[in-house]
Amino acid sequence: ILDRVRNKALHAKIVSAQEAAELIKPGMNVGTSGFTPSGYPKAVPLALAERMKEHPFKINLYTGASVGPELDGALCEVNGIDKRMPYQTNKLLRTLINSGEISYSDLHLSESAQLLRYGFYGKLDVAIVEACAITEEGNIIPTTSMGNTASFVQQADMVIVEVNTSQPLELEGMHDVYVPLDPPHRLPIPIVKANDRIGTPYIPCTPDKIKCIVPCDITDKTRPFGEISEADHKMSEYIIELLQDEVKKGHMPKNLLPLQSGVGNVANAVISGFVDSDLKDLSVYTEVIQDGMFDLIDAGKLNFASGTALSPSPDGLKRFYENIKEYRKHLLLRPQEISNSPEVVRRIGVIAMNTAIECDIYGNVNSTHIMGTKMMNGIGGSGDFARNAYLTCFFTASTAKNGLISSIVPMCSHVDHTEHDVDIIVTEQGLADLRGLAPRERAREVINKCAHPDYKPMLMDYLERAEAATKHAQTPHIIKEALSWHEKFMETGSMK
Ligand code: 0RQ
Repeated sequence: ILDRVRNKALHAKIVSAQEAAELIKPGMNVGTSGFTPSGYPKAVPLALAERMKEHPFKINLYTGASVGPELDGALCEVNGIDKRMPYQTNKLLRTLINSGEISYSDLHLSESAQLLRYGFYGKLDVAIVEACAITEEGNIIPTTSMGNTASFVQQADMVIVEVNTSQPLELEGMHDVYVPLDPPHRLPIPIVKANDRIGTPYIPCTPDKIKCIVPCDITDKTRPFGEISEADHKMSEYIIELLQDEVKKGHMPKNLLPLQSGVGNVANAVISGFVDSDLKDLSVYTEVIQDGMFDLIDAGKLNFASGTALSPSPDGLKRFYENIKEYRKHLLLRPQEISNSPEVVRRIGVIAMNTAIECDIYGNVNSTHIMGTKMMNGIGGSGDFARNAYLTCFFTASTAKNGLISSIVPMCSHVDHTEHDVDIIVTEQGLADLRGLAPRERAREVINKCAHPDYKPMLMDYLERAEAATKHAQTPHIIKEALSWHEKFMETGSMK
């Protein structure tokens, strides 16, 4: 790694992962790089987990978002996490959150760095950062994600850098690092289009702040996508049809507005769906850059994608590395505070497309909690985009668990995105356009367009009885019955 550590004096700080892990003490607040299984540190967390196995202790772990198995997975296996923020997707971590072992702060991803800077998560003791290289000045060149790393480096008492030689040096120049000042000194974020550069291509740091440097060659453990299902295809078709119609009506320019799409199969199916459409000159202002976006670049339809992380499948990552010289002309990674900035999202008029666990008839959306109590993943960036986008869309299959659960319910068992934020709901049954509608009109649109035929009559019956019971109140509900569908599922295993 000597050629990647360009400040020769820093060569003296190169140590083993075990030596670096010794610096981390019980109860410390540790901030790491990483966003989705991309660009997270690997060697030091594995060594830390080994230490915890022999002498059990816990740390508080703050990241950009979810991270790979060498970090969340390894630390959970030794029960080494006390507090965790701001997002996760790890199975064991989820179990520990839902059994009360881990205190989990589920945060809007754009807000997590500033909440730390404001002091609500204590003083950051250590930042552990995966880097492609360190410059002569001590600045850090990140790898496949930006996340919260720049703020962690700024705030931490000491910085441990993992220089990962599996990450290509061509990543240098693909980042745009800008950390806003905090109120009352904050200035407008000067982004007016996806490809605007406003910061530095490195994370500002100094040689003395770098406590030690650890060589690592463990690769990002990105995850494969599932097969694109018939339902995913249908949802993709409905949304593309809507967008084409928006262009015809003059609501959007021919090349649309900047696209944002969440993680997972539906999101990837939707983006891939654009490849076969006649839409072109597209731009993306999003959080995660997935395989579908490489397809769009290859098809010559995507001019530019701004995000905070690459989150491709293993095949997608290989494809990115092999064609990095071409792809890097079209891609930029920013801190999540900027990629998800409400200010920028509102200004440039993003089309936000995220996935729901359940939606209610009035348009409220639950993205995080199963049956209102158990954490699935977290709100992630969905709220940053949903509240502020030009057009806010949510996708969900109309049923879950082989039809035993209706994803369209009288009342959401937990609300992440309110009726005031949601414009469009899409299931494989159809697309409900809630713009301009009042609650009782929205309910009919959602039931008629999105509910599964098995549940449609039950939902309509509920709505009509709720209207009668409340004498047509603004948002009719029979309070005693509103969550009875969930109660019934928990008691009988079916909402039917
Ligand atoms: O459970 O895994 O036990 O089978 O929920 O559901 O249908 O596989 O959908 O993987 O796309 O995840 C909202 C969780 C959807 C995700 C959510 C059960 C279902 C299954 C997963 P099993 P699917 P997906 C940018 C934006 C929030 C963060 C976000 C998410 C499991 O998209 O975390 O949007 N979003 N970030 O069986 C009970 C229901 C259910 C249900 C599904 N109605 N009731 N269980 N399930 N519907 C990304 C970032 O921020 C990084």
